[in-house]
Amino acid sequence: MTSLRFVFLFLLISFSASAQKDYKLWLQYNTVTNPTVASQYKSNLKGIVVLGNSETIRIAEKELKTGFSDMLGNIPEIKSEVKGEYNIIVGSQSNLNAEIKNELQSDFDKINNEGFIIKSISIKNKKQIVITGKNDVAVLYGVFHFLRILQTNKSVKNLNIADSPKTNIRILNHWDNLDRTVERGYAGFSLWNWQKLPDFIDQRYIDYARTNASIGINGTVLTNVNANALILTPQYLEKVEALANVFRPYGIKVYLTARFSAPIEIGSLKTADPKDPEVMNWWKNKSAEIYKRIPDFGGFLVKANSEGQPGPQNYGRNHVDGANMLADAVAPFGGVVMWRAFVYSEHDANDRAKQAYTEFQPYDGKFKENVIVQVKNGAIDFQPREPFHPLFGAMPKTPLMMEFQITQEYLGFSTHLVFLPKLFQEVLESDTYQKGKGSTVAKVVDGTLYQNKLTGIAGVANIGNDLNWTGHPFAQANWYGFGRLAWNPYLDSEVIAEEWLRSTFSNDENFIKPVKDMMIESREAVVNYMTPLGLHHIMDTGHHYGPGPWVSNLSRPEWNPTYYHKADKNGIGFDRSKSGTNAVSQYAPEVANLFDNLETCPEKDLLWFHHVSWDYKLKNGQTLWNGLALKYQEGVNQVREMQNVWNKAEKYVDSERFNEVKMLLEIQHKEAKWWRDACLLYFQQFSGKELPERVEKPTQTLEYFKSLKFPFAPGNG
Ligand code: GCW
Repeated sequence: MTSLRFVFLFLLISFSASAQKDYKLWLQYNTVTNPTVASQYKSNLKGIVVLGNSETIRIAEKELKTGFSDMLGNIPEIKSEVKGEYNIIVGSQSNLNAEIKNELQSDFDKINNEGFIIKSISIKNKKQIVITGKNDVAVLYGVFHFLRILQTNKSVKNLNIADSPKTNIRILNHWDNLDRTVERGYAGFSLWNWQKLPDFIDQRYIDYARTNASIGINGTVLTNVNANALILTPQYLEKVEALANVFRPYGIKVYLTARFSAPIEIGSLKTADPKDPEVMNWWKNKSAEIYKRIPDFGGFLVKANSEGQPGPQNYGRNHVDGANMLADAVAPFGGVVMWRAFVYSEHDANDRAKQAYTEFQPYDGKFKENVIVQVKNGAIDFQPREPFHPLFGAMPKTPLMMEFQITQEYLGFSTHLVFLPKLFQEVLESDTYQKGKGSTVAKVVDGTLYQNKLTGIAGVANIGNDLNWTGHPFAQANWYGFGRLAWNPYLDSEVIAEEWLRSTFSNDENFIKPVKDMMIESREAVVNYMTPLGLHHIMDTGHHYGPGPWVSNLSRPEWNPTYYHKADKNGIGFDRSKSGTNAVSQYAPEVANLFDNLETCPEKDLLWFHHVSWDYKLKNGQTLWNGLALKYQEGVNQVREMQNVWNKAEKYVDSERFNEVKMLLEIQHKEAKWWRDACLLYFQQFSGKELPERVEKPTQTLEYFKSLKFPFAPGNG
């Protein structure tokens, strides 16, 4: 009996130890096992001096202690003042002594308010490391960066870092509903337990804030853009206030989605017309009420007149009227309005890809100073690959923020391993040519192209209450990578992958190299087995799970996959060239010509811009049909290769996470084959051609694939 109990206890402890690894994300703080590295750390890090006493500084101190004790096995001596050498001095500029302040003056000149300095200095011939910034949150960012140096086993000698975020608003968008379901969420239910708030503070809120701070995220929109006005009632605002209080010391501001019709729904007004004085007043009072509770409230995110959401157009007004009215309401308190440009209409027979530009571009320069227009990375909707949105660079007098989707609505939910920073980087590096060569999307987003003061990057969160936060252990890397790119949109995705792997799993080079390559390749793999050569929006309908290129019966034409691929006997693809819908004309001439011309259009975007025949010759000499089929096969092969790589990683990874990823890769492989077979069988009806030899034969019929139904697929509101 006793021994049984012992075994049980042992199992329980070992279970929770490895489950904790999943939960701890990239803040594992694994013991430094390399003896050379460990001894360098120990000889350079002997004391800690923490200056200041805000809650934020206490958090920074605790983080350092946890990091040191977990990674090095002991906490350096805590000192109340700088004595001896090899101390880490942690505190904001105003708390440093005059000598150190002087020493760092030129570094302080280089950083902005949220930037930090990590520097090895010598004072009175004594070596010290200083972690500082202009305020305590910046110091906290510096502490996390310093711990990342340890986590990735880099040297702590001669440190000389001055780093600032390149964007102001680095924000997660939670599409979380008040009933805790998450629209397009694949990692369980919403973290926000509205029922128990404000009195019950779940430890997860604190861990969420800490994790975001570790990558410099400084804002969170708690609620779905398909908004519910109830969040703006006192009953809920009290709960929001409780969350804001938890997040504040971590430098995270809370934002809410504003349902445009709220004045009617919760304010008993007859209208929500943005030009109606009563409506304007209602929003002013509502804002004042929110700021009374939450003085650093960030502002509103709005989806208006899009996919059935109410908006100014319901009253014959336009997006500018709506955005500016809300902007006036929050302006006295320093708030911002993030107004989404994701609009398209069933009454508009125009190419859907053109509609947001057509509607928003003419508004350039018309928005109030505290409005920022939030634009999705591509003109349709978060597909595995889209050319960059033509609005980027086309509104020089309007701040535009990027909206990426971290949750994998169209990229295999939380069962497919896809490293999204590769996709994000591709978009950010794209050259808009709007101010000549080198006018990249990143420069629009960080404000350097047009000297915008207000800048930002939003990511639709992939976080839920699953034990591992994101459903797939590797989806954690997408949250991490989003944060890193929001801080610095010029970072290389390989660098991000490597940082994440080292912090999350292991510093063993034999592990890092192949697994990093696998992550980098994973983005192209999903493009290949879902939508190669520029195909898009051919997933099944509603829930968006799995292939559905045959779907053609939805009420709105532009919801049907057949609208997008236009496969027929003559060929396949959407003609957006000058002889087609002329969507290319929304880009700068250099880009427009590149996409317009079949010779120069990148093959990865071919069927996005052109309808070509099944016999069209690809650059590698293959016909389009054969090339397409081979791409689908290549995607499946790539997943198989990912499985091989992962199987070899077993000895570097704890068994729980190893097995989770292994099982998930098996699902991904199965689903990659499903995509390949279903799409090729369907398109074959039009091409009338045999599959090339190297493509595996489908094991099911097209009818079978069409018959699959998933009424309870997750995330479908
Ligand atoms: O991608 C589509 C999603 C909707 C989402 C919408 C949007 C929140 O399928 O679920 O609604 O985009 O971005 O507003």
